[in-house]
Amino acid sequence: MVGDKMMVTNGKAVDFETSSTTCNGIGGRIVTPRKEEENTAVLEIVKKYNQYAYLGIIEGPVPGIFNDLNGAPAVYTKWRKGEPSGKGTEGCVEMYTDGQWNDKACNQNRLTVCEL
Ligand SMILES: [Ca+2]
Repeated sequence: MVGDKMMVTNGKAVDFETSSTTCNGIGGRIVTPRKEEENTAVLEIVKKYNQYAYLGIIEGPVPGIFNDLNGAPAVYTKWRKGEPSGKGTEGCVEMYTDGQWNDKACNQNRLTVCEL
């Protein structure tokens, strides 16, 4: 728990769409860190399972500009140096095991982490 946000995982690594469907199915969405404290909470899960996780941040119509799942500009980001690098070819975002972010193709298998 971070504030009034609960973060949960089923321990499964799947593509972005499957992860999104899973989270929607329990009334939540893919976890979207909106401040450092929330990013740290996701990182704890990522480290526990030792798997990168997709975040609820996706590239908008303008390459290199990333939005939350409501289509609003991301209010918080933690890009690794040199990221985002995909320029339209990496539409999703993964969290590394150090908590930093990388834009990545959406068809990789990444840990499902939802927020409720
Ligand atoms: Ca990248």
